[in-house]
Amino acid sequence: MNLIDLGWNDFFEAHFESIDIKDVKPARIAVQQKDRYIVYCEKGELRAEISGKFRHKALSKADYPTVGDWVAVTVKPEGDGAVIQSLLPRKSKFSRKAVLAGGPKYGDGKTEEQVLSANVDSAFIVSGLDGEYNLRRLERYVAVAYDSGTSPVVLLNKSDLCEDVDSVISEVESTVIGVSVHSVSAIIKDSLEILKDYLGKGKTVSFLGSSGVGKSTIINSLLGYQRQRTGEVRDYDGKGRHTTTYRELIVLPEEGILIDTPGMREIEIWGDEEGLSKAFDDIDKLTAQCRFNDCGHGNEPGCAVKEALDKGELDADRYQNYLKLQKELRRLALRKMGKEAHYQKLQGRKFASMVKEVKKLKNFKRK
Ligand SMILES: Nc1nc2c(ncn2[C@@H]2O[C@H](COP(=O)(O)OP(=O)(O)OP(=O)(O)O)[C@@H](O)[C@H]2O)c(=O)[nH]1
Ligand SMILES: [Mg+2]
Ligand SMILES: [Zn+2]
Repeated sequence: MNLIDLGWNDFFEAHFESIDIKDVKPARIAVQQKDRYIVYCEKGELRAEISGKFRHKALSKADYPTVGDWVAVTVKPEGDGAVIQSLLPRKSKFSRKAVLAGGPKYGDGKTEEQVLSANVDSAFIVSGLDGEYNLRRLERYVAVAYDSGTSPVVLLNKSDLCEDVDSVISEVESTVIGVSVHSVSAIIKDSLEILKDYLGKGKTVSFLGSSGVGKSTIINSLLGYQRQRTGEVRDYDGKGRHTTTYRELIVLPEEGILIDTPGMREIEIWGDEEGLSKAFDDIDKLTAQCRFNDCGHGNEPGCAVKEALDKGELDADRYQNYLKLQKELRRLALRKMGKEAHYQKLQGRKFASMVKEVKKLKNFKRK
């Protein structure tokens, strides 16, 4: 395998050069299942595991490699496996809020960042045109994609099952303002030609969207053979019936790299308000026009947001969704701070008990 075809570039090269470990080679994570990995490198496909030193240094879940990451590995002498020694910096990362089992170590927050994929250039947000598309969910995905540093592209799949594609496209386009929207059908190969615009040499695209929308079917169609398992759609519940069960990086024979992912109905946002501003640029601009800098868009005079809502220029559901996402992000920010405070408290407690011990000792001496 050629590293350039796998997405290797100057950015990674520069960081790789500075690694001070003997005989390391660059490799890209294709599959991660708990602590077992499959990596692609110049030698081809190898099974890999994390080195003890790596594990020792890792502070949180997010420090471990995930699909799409570039790592430095040493190849075992037998040549059939590799050991991951170091993780190269990420150009982009797609994270979600993961809720952990809890326990004192995690404080009261119980939330942690889970990096789902890394170094992705574009995110294909797939929805089904067979009645399965939800504008609010699309807005959420777009915000998450912006936050992760990738460009979102909306794919409305199963156009063969839809009578009025154009009206759906215009509705979606007026919702995810500024994002490209394409209607495709996984079973009509020509309709997928447009996707090649995003799949240049070394470019990585990740597929996102609910179970059953046809992510794996599109991937098979692009590959030209049935590599990924696809499944009948029974319902769109998204619970317990994912056909694809793990994330996987796939290299196209021509150009480009794809990441297939299991369906996700809801994605819990992880990030800051920057992605939100980008996804809701229209609301951001309105806010800037409000008379007061700290306008709460309630009953303040000269509120541009309220005026746009009253005139119907800003969709009320869109605005509500924006507020909902903003609230989630603010709650998340508080949790992140809370976790920080928890660690400090733990350290503080340690210090207090040390002082106590010293005092005890002094008293003991005096006696
Ligand atoms: N008619 C039609 N059926 C499609 C199209 N794309 C996918 N399907 C069907 O939709 C079903 C689900 O497709 P999958 O590719 O398994 O869906 P997925 O998004 O990968 O689902 P998960 O892996 O569970 O996340 C399969 O039965 C496909 O044959 C399409 O463009 N048109
Ligand atoms: Mg699938
Ligand atoms: Zn206002």
